[in-house]
Amino acid sequence: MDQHKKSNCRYCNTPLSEPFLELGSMPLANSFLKKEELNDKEFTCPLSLVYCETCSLVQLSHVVPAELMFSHYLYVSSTSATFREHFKDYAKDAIARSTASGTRLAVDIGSNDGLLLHNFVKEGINAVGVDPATNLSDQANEEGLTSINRYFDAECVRIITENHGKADIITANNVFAHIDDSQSVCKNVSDLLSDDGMFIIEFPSLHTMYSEMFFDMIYHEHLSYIGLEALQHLYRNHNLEIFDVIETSAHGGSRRVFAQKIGAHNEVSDNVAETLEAEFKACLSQNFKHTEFAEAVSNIRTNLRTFVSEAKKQGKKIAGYGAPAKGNTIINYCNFNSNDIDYIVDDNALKQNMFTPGAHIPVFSSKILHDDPPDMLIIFAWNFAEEIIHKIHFLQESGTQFIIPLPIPRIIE
Ligand code: DWN
Repeated sequence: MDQHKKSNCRYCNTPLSEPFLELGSMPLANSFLKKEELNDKEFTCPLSLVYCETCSLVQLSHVVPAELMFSHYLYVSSTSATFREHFKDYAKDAIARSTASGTRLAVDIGSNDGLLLHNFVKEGINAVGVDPATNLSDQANEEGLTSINRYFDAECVRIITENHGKADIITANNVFAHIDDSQSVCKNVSDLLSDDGMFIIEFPSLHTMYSEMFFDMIYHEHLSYIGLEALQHLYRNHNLEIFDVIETSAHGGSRRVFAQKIGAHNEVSDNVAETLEAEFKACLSQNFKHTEFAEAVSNIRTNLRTFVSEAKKQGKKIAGYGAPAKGNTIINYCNFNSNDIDYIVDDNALKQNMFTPGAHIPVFSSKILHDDPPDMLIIFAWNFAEEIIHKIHFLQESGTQFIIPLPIPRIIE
C-alpha cells in the first residue's frame, strides 16, 4: 500500500497545480510507536498543500491509503470533557433543528467511540454509527451502541436502509476532511437521507487555519481544508444544498454546516451568504493568500526552533502536554526530538508508554509531572488549554512555565 500524488481536485476534478506549501516527508501523525518498533523503518509521505483554481479547495498533494491510518485508531473523542460537553450540545441542536416528522434515525459517519451516538440515544433518537476503526467500533458496541465497523460506502447504505430505514439526521464530524472519495460519500449520503433529512458536518475551518496560522492542522489524515465555497461546489453535484452554517470553538475554530436535499423545506439562512462573503474578503481563493500562508508557516518554524533552542541553552527541561496528531506536525516540521522535548504526557491510555512518530519522544501518563516536573510545558493540545491547565495548575504554582506554541510561542502568565 503506497501513497499516490493527487492529479485532480477531489471536489470538482480540475487538474491540480504544484504544491504551494511543502512541510517535508513525514510519518503519519497518529502512528505512535511501541518501544520495540523504534528501529523499524517508518512509513513517510510528503506533507504538502495544493489548491484548486476552480473550486478553491485546499488539499493535500499526496493521499495515504485510508487503511494505513484508520483501521486501528488511537484518537478517542471522549478523552476530553470539553468534547463530551460539545457533542452533548451538538446532539440537542441537531434534534431541535430536525423537523422531519418524528425524527426516527441518526447516522454518524466516523462515529469513533460513539460519543455523539450516545447523546442521540440519550435524547431518545435511534442512532447508528459507522467507523472503520475496529478497536473503536468494538468499544462502542460493547457499550450497547450500534457501530458498523466499515467505511461509509454503498454497501453500508444498503445495510442501514434495510435494517433501520432512511436517516433523518446524518452527521460527519472531524471526518469529512479525511475522506478521499468525497463524491461517493456525498452520493451515499444523498441515497441514505430521508426527503426532509439533514446532513451535518463539522470541521476545522480553512478561514481559521489561515487567520490564526494553525498550520499544525495539516497532517495526512486531513486530506481537505474546507471552505464553504468548495463545499457548496461539491454538494451541488449530489442534490445537496447548504441551508445554514455556524461557527464552533472545536479545534480552535470549526464550522458546522447544515445541508438538505435541494428543494427540501429548510429556509436558506443569511449565515450562508455572510460566510461566503467573509471567506471572499479573506481572499481564501487567491493565490497570494496561499503563498502568504506558506511564508508565515516557515517563519513560525524559525520562531519555534529559536524558542526551544534558547530554553535548552539555559538548561531548561521541556515537556509537552497532549500528544495530539497536530502536535506531531509541529514536532516533525521543526525537527524536534527527545533532546529538545524530554517527554510528552497524554491522558489517553492508548498513547501512553508509546513514542511519537518520527521524533520518538516518549509519551507518559500525567503522573510523571509530579515525579519529574519540567521547567517548561508546551501545550500541544492548545485547543483544550483551559481544561488542561485547570488540571495541572499545581505545576504553574511551583514554577513551570506553560507555553502555547502557535501562532508564536507564548508563556501563559
Ligand atoms: O481530525 C481529527 C482531530 C479533530 O482530532 C482527528 N484526525 C484526530 C484528532 O486530532 P488531534 O489528535 O490533534 O485532536 P485533539 O482532540 O486536539 O487531541 C487532544 C490530545 O490531547 C489527545 O491526545 C488527548 C489529549 N488530552 C489530554 O491528554 N488531556 C486532551 C485533554 C483535554 C486532556 O485533558
